[in-house]
Amino acid sequence: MTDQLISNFKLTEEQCAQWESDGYLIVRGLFDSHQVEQLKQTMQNIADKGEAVPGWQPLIDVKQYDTEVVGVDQLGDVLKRYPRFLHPHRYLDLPREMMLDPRVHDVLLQITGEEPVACQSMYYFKPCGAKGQALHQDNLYLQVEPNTCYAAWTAIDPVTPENGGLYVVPGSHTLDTQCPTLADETQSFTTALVDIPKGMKAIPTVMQPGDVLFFNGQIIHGSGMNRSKTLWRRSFICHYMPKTSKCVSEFYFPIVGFDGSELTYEKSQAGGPCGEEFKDKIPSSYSY
Ligand SMILES: O=C(O)CCC(=O)C(=O)O
Repeated sequence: MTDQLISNFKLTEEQCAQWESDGYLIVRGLFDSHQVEQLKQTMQNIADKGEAVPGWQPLIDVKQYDTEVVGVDQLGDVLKRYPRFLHPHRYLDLPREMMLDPRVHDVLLQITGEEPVACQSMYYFKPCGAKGQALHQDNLYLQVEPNTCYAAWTAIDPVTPENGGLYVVPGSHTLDTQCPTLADETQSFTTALVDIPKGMKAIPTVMQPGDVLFFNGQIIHGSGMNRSKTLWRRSFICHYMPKTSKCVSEFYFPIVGFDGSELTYEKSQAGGPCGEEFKDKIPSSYSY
């Protein structure tokens, strides 16, 4: 273990117990406001410029979108202007630093009992009016075996149900991966919808910038539309898996250790980007 991996970030017994019973845990203020603000500015500068960079590409003519008064009806939803940024840790220092933050390592180690390794990062802009992501389980996409994947979802803006905050279904981490049905395309930019099992319910998360929601890859979770007229809901999302797992979808290669090393795993048979998008709406030139 290198110095980088030692933060001595300790969870309380109550936090560990909540993880065990619910399958998720919010660690308040894990990232400080300076780091969060820096990430927000870095990503916003890229997106506002509107030019494709590795990992991010607008799905519409940005000049037209930004200069003409056009609405959702003319150019489609705002996520075409501000789609999610995939794998920013591969191209930018700060997302990589945050993905491999020793405190994140220590939380994952304590809650999973396993040495974690990083699979991916994503940055969601979720501007006002943006669609959400229907209820789903992440391991449908990552296909980590044995065991499952784990997410660390960092709030960049204040998060409420109104601006499209995440909902989680406590206790659903005990379920196998469920067979999804088709989501409502008017509400969700991704296709899969997992029904809430009988006796369980989805509860909203309320978070402040820098708070990190950790959740098990079997947890049913998702978000609604951003209905706020003024507040974006940006988030930085990373996925991890136990170092001892054998395979994962190749979309996530290379897997990265917390010491920065690139690790080799077998390919799972299926899987892909976390949340398959309604593809017929994505131009064929678009590549992740
Ligand atoms: O942030 C969201 O709205 C959804 C993110 C999510 O569900 C995921 O990363 O798996």
